[in-house]
Amino acid sequence: IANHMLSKPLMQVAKASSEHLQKNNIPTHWYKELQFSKQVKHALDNNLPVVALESTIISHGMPFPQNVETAVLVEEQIKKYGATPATIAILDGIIHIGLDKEQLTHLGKLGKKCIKTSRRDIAVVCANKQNGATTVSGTMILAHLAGINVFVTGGIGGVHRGVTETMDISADLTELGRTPLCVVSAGVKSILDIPRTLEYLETSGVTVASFGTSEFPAFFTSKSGYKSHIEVGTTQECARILKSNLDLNLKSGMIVAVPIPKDKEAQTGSITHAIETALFEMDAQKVGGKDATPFLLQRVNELTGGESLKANIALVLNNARIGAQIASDFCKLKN
Ligand code: PSU
Ligand code: MN
Repeated sequence: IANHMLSKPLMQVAKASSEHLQKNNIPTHWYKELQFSKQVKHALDNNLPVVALESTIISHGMPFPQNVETAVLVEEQIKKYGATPATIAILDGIIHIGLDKEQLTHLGKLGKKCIKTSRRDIAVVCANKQNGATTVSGTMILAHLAGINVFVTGGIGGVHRGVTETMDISADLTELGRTPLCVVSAGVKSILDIPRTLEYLETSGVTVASFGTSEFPAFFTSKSGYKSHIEVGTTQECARILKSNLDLNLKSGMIVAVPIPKDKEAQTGSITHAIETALFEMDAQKVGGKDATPFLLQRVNELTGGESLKANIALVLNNARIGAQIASDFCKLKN
């Protein structure tokens, strides 16, 4: 399929109800840059729960075809738990809030040919009419502009090991400090420096809440050995905190860190070994910058013979279940 077939003409840009714009503090001139899917537009206009989803996890985070299969399953899971999924990506320079299956497949097939799009890339990708898969930071910005408050992903970026040499700190962390979204994730991978990531989040003013535990989870495994600053027990509690955050106009984000279900955890030994090897190879091959995370994810998957990918898919689906419920509970508070 030709690229231009996939993004609908700008004329079809959904006209938002002025009530929705007002309620969510969205300037009209921003809103008209966004191309909404029919389902997402309907949900937002009627104050129904919507969950934003990122697209780098599809293009750079998982191999084809599991990436597309997972993206579809995650959307189904969100619907099952009562919310409308809105996968966010830039196609031919047009910002899409909500993709259909054809667009998800296109993105999955493009894979690393898409531009991994964080805050610094958004304007470039739009201006040059390129295809951009948005990271957690990129998705947070666009979801916020669209008036979406809850965002589900697998894992967020963090402070990289070796940061004192490289200064490699994910733009996800700075974005969490400046954009008021509730981001549901399974914590931070142990390819990263977890204690420094938690310190950075504290400095940035990000609320970090672990769901049903005091431990901050380590993505593939439920425990990192470090604690979140608060523990939340229910999705209603998450929704109440999100509402307070927005009512007070704090402008900073929050993380709900959901541990991977016990029976889906990857074996700690094999994961640790794969991570060490991948980090060593990354160093030897001088991989850095925006290529670091995709390189590590791919190598860890290869080295564990797909075990890490299986865990990855399971935890995203679990996060989708929790995120959809938070979005529903939040809507009840808002209405
Ligand atoms: N972690 C994953 N899968 C991913 C990513 C992180 O398990 O796909 C992606 C997310 O899009 C995240 C980005 O926002 O990597 C972080 O990249 P960096 O470390 O370059 O900031
Ligand atoms: Mn980086």
